[in-house]
Amino acid sequence: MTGVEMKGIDEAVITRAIIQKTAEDWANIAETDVVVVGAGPSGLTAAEYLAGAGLETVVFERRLSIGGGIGGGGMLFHKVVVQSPAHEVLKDLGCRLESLAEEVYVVDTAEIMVRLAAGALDAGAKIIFGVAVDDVIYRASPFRIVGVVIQWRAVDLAKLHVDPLSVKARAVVDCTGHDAEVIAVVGRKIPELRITVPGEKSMWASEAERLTVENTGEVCPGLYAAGMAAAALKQTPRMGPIFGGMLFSGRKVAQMIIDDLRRRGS
Ligand code: 48F
Repeated sequence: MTGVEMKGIDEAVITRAIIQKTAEDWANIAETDVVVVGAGPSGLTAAEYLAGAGLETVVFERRLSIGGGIGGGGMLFHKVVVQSPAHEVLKDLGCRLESLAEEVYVVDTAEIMVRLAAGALDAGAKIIFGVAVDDVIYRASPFRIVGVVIQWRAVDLAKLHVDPLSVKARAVVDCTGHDAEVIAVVGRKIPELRITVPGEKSMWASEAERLTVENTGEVCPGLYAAGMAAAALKQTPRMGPIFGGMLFSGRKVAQMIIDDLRRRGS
Protein backbone atom coordinates (compact mmCIF):
# COMPACT_ATOMS: atom_id res chain seq x y z
CA MET A 1 0.00 0.00 0.00
CA THR A 2 1.37 3.45 -0.87
CA GLY A 3 0.68 6.76 0.84
CA VAL A 4 -0.58 7.11 4.42
CA GLU A 5 -0.34 4.00 6.60
CA MET A 6 -3.53 2.98 8.41
CA LYS A 7 -3.17 3.18 12.20
CA GLY A 8 -3.11 -0.18 13.98
CA ILE A 9 -6.07 -0.92 16.25
CA ASP A 10 -6.66 -3.72 18.72
CA GLU A 11 -9.85 -5.77 18.41
CA ALA A 12 -10.69 -5.13 22.05
CA VAL A 13 -10.73 -1.39 21.38
CA ILE A 14 -13.30 -1.88 18.62
CA THR A 15 -15.53 -4.04 20.79
CA ARG A 16 -15.25 -1.78 23.83
CA ALA A 17 -16.03 1.35 21.78
CA ILE A 18 -19.18 -0.19 20.35
CA ILE A 19 -20.44 -1.63 23.63
CA GLN A 20 -19.73 1.49 25.68
CA LYS A 21 -21.27 3.94 23.24
CA THR A 22 -24.28 1.72 22.54
CA ALA A 23 -24.89 1.37 26.27
CA GLU A 24 -24.78 5.16 26.68
CA ASP A 25 -27.34 5.60 23.91
CA TRP A 26 -29.63 2.88 25.24
CA ALA A 27 -29.55 4.32 28.76
CA ASN A 28 -31.08 7.47 27.26
CA ILE A 29 -33.42 5.61 24.93
CA ALA A 30 -34.94 3.70 27.89
CA GLU A 31 -37.07 6.76 28.60
CA THR A 32 -37.61 9.19 25.77
CA ASP A 33 -40.09 11.77 24.54
CA VAL A 34 -41.29 10.07 21.36
CA VAL A 35 -40.92 6.62 19.83
CA VAL A 36 -41.55 6.50 16.09
CA VAL A 37 -42.10 2.96 14.83
CA GLY A 38 -40.86 2.51 11.26
CA ALA A 39 -38.27 4.38 9.20
CA GLY A 40 -40.39 4.79 6.07
CA PRO A 41 -41.29 8.19 4.60
CA SER A 42 -43.89 9.09 7.22
CA GLY A 43 -41.71 7.97 10.13
CA LEU A 44 -38.59 9.76 8.94
CA THR A 45 -40.52 12.97 8.28
CA ALA A 46 -42.22 12.80 11.66
CA ALA A 47 -38.86 12.21 13.35
CA GLU A 48 -37.32 15.22 11.62
CA TYR A 49 -40.01 17.61 12.84
CA LEU A 50 -40.26 16.09 16.33
CA ALA A 51 -36.53 16.21 16.93
CA GLY A 52 -36.39 19.64 15.30
CA ALA A 53 -38.79 20.87 17.99
CA GLY A 54 -36.38 19.66 20.66
CA LEU A 55 -38.13 16.40 21.56
CA GLU A 56 -35.97 13.33 22.20
CA THR A 57 -37.00 11.10 19.33
CA VAL A 58 -36.11 7.47 18.62
CA VAL A 59 -37.06 5.62 15.45
CA PHE A 60 -37.17 1.83 15.73
CA GLU A 61 -36.87 0.09 12.38
CA ARG A 62 -36.95 -3.69 12.22
CA ARG A 63 -35.04 -3.88 8.95
CA LEU A 64 -31.37 -2.94 8.64
CA SER A 65 -32.16 -0.09 6.27
CA ILE A 66 -34.04 3.19 5.95
CA GLY A 67 -36.85 4.13 3.63
CA GLY A 68 -39.58 1.51 4.07
CA GLY A 69 -41.53 1.31 0.83
CA ILE A 70 -39.56 4.02 -0.95
CA GLY A 71 -36.76 1.81 -2.23
CA GLY A 72 -39.07 -0.24 -4.42
CA GLY A 73 -40.09 2.91 -6.33
CA GLY A 74 -42.92 2.17 -8.75
CA MET A 75 -42.77 -1.54 -9.54
CA LEU A 76 -38.99 -1.42 -8.97
CA PHE A 77 -38.49 1.54 -11.35
CA HIS A 78 -36.21 3.84 -9.38
CA LYS A 79 -38.39 6.96 -9.29
CA VAL A 80 -41.32 8.14 -7.18
CA VAL A 81 -43.68 11.06 -7.59
CA VAL A 82 -44.24 13.91 -5.13
CA GLN A 83 -46.86 16.58 -5.70
CA SER A 84 -46.98 20.24 -4.73
CA PRO A 85 -46.96 21.62 -2.07
CA ALA A 86 -45.54 18.56 -0.24
CA HIS A 87 -42.40 18.76 -2.41
CA GLU A 88 -41.40 21.73 -0.23
CA VAL A 89 -40.57 19.27 2.58
CA LEU A 90 -38.00 17.69 0.27
CA LYS A 91 -36.71 20.97 -1.13
CA ASP A 92 -36.00 22.13 2.42
CA LEU A 93 -33.80 19.04 2.79
CA GLY A 94 -31.84 19.84 -0.36
CA CYS A 95 -33.46 17.00 -2.28
CA ARG A 96 -33.08 17.14 -6.08
CA LEU A 97 -36.51 17.06 -7.70
CA GLU A 98 -37.34 17.08 -11.37
CA SER A 99 -40.37 19.18 -12.21
CA LEU A 100 -42.95 17.71 -14.59
CA ALA A 101 -46.25 19.12 -15.73
CA GLU A 102 -48.65 20.81 -13.29
CA GLU A 103 -47.02 20.75 -9.88
CA VAL A 104 -45.81 17.17 -10.16
CA TYR A 105 -42.23 16.27 -9.29
CA VAL A 106 -40.19 13.14 -9.81
CA VAL A 107 -37.37 12.08 -7.53
CA ASP A 108 -34.91 9.18 -7.44
CA THR A 109 -35.68 6.64 -4.72
CA ALA A 110 -32.12 6.71 -3.33
CA GLU A 111 -32.21 10.51 -3.19
CA ILE A 112 -35.49 10.78 -1.23
CA MET A 113 -34.58 7.96 1.18
CA VAL A 114 -31.21 9.41 2.06
CA ARG A 115 -32.41 13.02 2.32
CA LEU A 116 -35.32 12.12 4.61
CA ALA A 117 -33.03 10.07 6.85
CA ALA A 118 -30.39 12.81 6.89
CA GLY A 119 -33.11 15.31 7.80
CA ALA A 120 -34.16 13.21 10.78
CA LEU A 121 -30.59 12.63 11.93
CA ASP A 122 -29.54 16.26 11.47
CA ALA A 123 -32.52 17.32 13.58
CA GLY A 124 -31.23 15.04 16.34
CA ALA A 125 -33.36 11.88 16.03
CA LYS A 126 -31.83 8.44 16.66
CA ILE A 127 -32.58 5.68 14.16
CA ILE A 128 -32.07 2.18 15.53
CA PHE A 129 -32.09 -0.76 13.11
CA GLY A 130 -32.99 -4.39 13.68
CA VAL A 131 -35.47 -3.67 16.48
CA ALA A 132 -39.13 -4.60 16.14
CA VAL A 133 -41.88 -3.09 18.27
CA ASP A 134 -44.23 -5.93 19.14
CA ASP A 135 -46.34 -4.49 21.96
CA VAL A 136 -46.98 -1.34 24.00
CA ILE A 137 -46.81 -0.35 27.67
CA TYR A 138 -50.03 1.18 29.01
CA ARG A 139 -51.52 2.68 32.14
CA ALA A 140 -55.17 2.89 33.22
CA SER A 141 -56.99 5.76 35.02
CA PRO A 142 -56.29 7.85 33.09
CA PHE A 143 -55.68 5.54 30.17
CA ARG A 144 -52.51 6.22 28.21
CA ILE A 145 -50.00 4.35 26.07
CA VAL A 146 -46.70 5.12 27.80
CA GLY A 147 -44.17 3.25 25.71
CA VAL A 148 -43.36 0.23 23.57
CA VAL A 149 -42.11 -3.32 23.99
CA ILE A 150 -39.16 -4.14 21.75
CA GLN A 151 -37.29 -7.17 20.56
CA TRP A 152 -34.42 -7.83 18.15
CA ARG A 153 -35.91 -8.73 14.79
CA ALA A 154 -33.33 -11.51 14.57
CA VAL A 155 -34.75 -13.08 17.73
CA ASP A 156 -38.23 -13.02 16.20
CA LEU A 157 -37.01 -14.56 12.96
CA ALA A 158 -35.16 -17.29 14.86
CA LYS A 159 -38.36 -17.96 16.84
CA LEU A 160 -36.39 -17.93 20.09
CA HIS A 161 -38.23 -17.39 23.35
CA VAL A 162 -36.44 -14.32 24.70
CA ASP A 163 -38.11 -11.82 27.00
CA PRO A 164 -38.21 -8.35 25.46
CA LEU A 165 -37.19 -4.97 26.81
CA SER A 166 -39.40 -1.90 26.95
CA VAL A 167 -38.94 1.79 26.27
CA LYS A 168 -40.99 4.45 28.04
CA ALA A 169 -42.21 7.31 25.84
CA ARG A 170 -44.54 10.25 26.21
CA ALA A 171 -45.92 9.53 22.74
CA VAL A 172 -45.73 6.62 20.29
CA VAL A 173 -46.31 6.98 16.55
CA ASP A 174 -47.30 4.01 14.39
CA CYS A 175 -45.52 4.57 11.07
CA THR A 176 -45.35 0.86 10.26
CA GLY A 177 -47.14 1.18 6.92
CA HIS A 178 -49.82 -1.03 5.42
CA ASP A 179 -50.28 -3.35 8.44
CA ALA A 180 -50.50 -0.64 11.14
CA GLU A 181 -48.76 -3.13 13.41
CA VAL A 182 -48.68 -1.17 16.65
CA ILE A 183 -52.31 -0.12 16.40
CA ALA A 184 -53.30 -3.68 15.49
CA VAL A 185 -51.58 -5.09 18.57
CA VAL A 186 -53.25 -2.48 20.78
CA GLY A 187 -56.61 -3.41 19.28
CA ARG A 188 -55.96 -7.09 19.96
CA LYS A 189 -54.46 -6.81 23.45
CA ILE A 190 -56.49 -3.94 24.87
CA PRO A 191 -59.94 -4.92 23.54
CA GLU A 192 -61.80 -2.39 25.69
CA LEU A 193 -60.45 0.31 23.35
CA ARG A 194 -62.49 -1.25 20.51
CA ILE A 195 -59.84 -0.48 17.91
CA THR A 196 -59.76 -2.55 14.73
CA VAL A 197 -57.52 -2.25 11.69
CA PRO A 198 -59.63 -3.13 8.65
CA GLY A 199 -56.84 -2.34 6.17
CA GLU A 200 -56.66 -0.02 3.20
CA LYS A 201 -59.08 0.15 0.26
CA SER A 202 -58.25 -0.27 -3.42
CA MET A 203 -56.33 2.42 -5.28
CA TRP A 204 -57.54 6.00 -5.79
CA ALA A 205 -54.41 8.08 -5.62
CA SER A 206 -55.69 11.62 -5.07
CA GLU A 207 -58.37 10.66 -2.53
CA ALA A 208 -55.87 8.43 -0.75
CA GLU A 209 -53.38 11.28 -0.44
CA ARG A 210 -55.99 13.68 0.93
CA LEU A 211 -57.55 11.20 3.34
CA THR A 212 -54.25 9.88 4.68
CA VAL A 213 -53.30 13.34 5.82
CA GLU A 214 -56.82 14.06 7.10
CA ASN A 215 -56.89 10.83 9.16
CA THR A 216 -53.42 11.26 10.59
CA GLY A 217 -53.67 11.77 14.32
CA GLU A 218 -54.34 10.36 17.76
CA VAL A 219 -55.67 6.80 17.97
CA CYS A 220 -55.94 6.76 21.76
CA PRO A 221 -54.10 8.77 24.42
CA GLY A 222 -50.37 8.46 23.78
CA LEU A 223 -50.66 6.59 20.45
CA TYR A 224 -50.76 8.22 17.01
CA ALA A 225 -51.14 6.97 13.43
CA ALA A 226 -49.33 8.37 10.40
CA GLY A 227 -48.69 7.32 6.81
CA MET A 228 -50.26 4.13 5.50
CA ALA A 229 -51.00 3.06 9.07
CA ALA A 230 -53.60 5.85 9.17
CA ALA A 231 -55.05 4.62 5.86
CA ALA A 232 -55.21 1.02 7.15
CA LEU A 233 -56.90 2.16 10.36
CA LYS A 234 -59.55 4.25 8.61
CA GLN A 235 -59.88 1.97 5.58
CA THR A 236 -59.14 4.64 3.00
CA PRO A 237 -57.69 3.99 -0.48
CA ARG A 238 -54.08 3.20 -1.35
CA MET A 239 -52.13 5.51 -3.61
CA GLY A 240 -49.13 3.69 -5.07
CA PRO A 241 -45.77 5.42 -5.59
CA ILE A 242 -46.77 9.01 -4.83
CA PHE A 243 -45.34 10.32 -1.56
CA GLY A 244 -46.67 13.81 -0.80
CA GLY A 245 -49.30 12.39 1.54
CA MET A 246 -46.67 10.45 3.50
CA LEU A 247 -44.55 13.58 3.99
CA PHE A 248 -47.47 15.75 5.07
CA SER A 249 -48.79 12.99 7.31
CA GLY A 250 -45.42 12.75 9.08
CA ARG A 251 -45.27 16.51 9.45
CA LYS A 252 -48.86 16.72 10.74
CA VAL A 253 -48.43 14.00 13.36
CA ALA A 254 -45.26 15.66 14.60
CA GLN A 255 -47.07 18.97 15.06
CA MET A 256 -49.95 17.26 16.91
CA ILE A 257 -47.54 15.56 19.29
CA ILE A 258 -45.53 18.72 19.84
CA ASP A 259 -48.76 20.56 20.76
CA ASP A 260 -50.03 17.69 22.94
CA LEU A 261 -46.78 17.32 24.88
CA ARG A 262 -46.53 21.08 25.36
CA ARG A 263 -50.08 21.10 26.75
CA ARG A 264 -49.22 18.27 29.11
CA GLY A 265 -46.06 20.02 30.28
CA SER A 266 -42.69 18.41 31.02
O1 48F B 1 -44.19 0.89 4.60
P1 48F B 1 -43.54 2.18 4.91
O2 48F B 1 -42.80 2.88 3.84
O3 48F B 1 -44.67 3.10 5.62
P2 48F B 1 -45.18 4.60 5.35
O4 48F B 1 -44.27 5.58 5.96
O5 48F B 1 -45.08 4.80 3.77
C1 48F B 1 -45.81 4.00 2.86
C2 48F B 1 -45.14 4.12 1.50
O6 48F B 1 -43.80 3.65 1.58
C3 48F B 1 -45.82 3.35 0.37
C4 48F B 1 -47.15 3.87 -0.04
C5 48F B 1 -47.41 5.33 -0.16
O7 48F B 1 -46.68 5.96 -1.08
O8 48F B 1 -48.04 3.12 -0.25
O9 48F B 1 -45.94 1.99 0.75
O10 48F B 1 -46.60 4.60 5.75
O11 48F B 1 -42.51 1.98 6.12
C6 48F B 1 -42.85 1.27 7.26
C7 48F B 1 -41.57 0.83 7.95
O12 48F B 1 -41.91 0.30 9.22
C8 48F B 1 -41.13 -0.86 9.48
C9 48F B 1 -40.97 -1.50 8.11
O13 48F B 1 -39.84 -2.36 8.07
C10 48F B 1 -40.83 -0.28 7.21
O14 48F B 1 -39.48 0.11 7.04
N1 48F B 1 -41.89 -1.67 10.43
C11 48F B 1 -43.08 -2.29 10.20
N2 48F B 1 -43.51 -2.88 11.33
C12 48F B 1 -42.57 -2.64 12.29
C13 48F B 1 -41.54 -1.86 11.71
C14 48F B 1 -42.44 -2.99 13.67
N3 48F B 1 -43.36 -3.72 14.29
N4 48F B 1 -41.34 -2.57 14.35
C15 48F B 1 -40.38 -1.83 13.72
N5 48F B 1 -40.45 -1.47 12.40
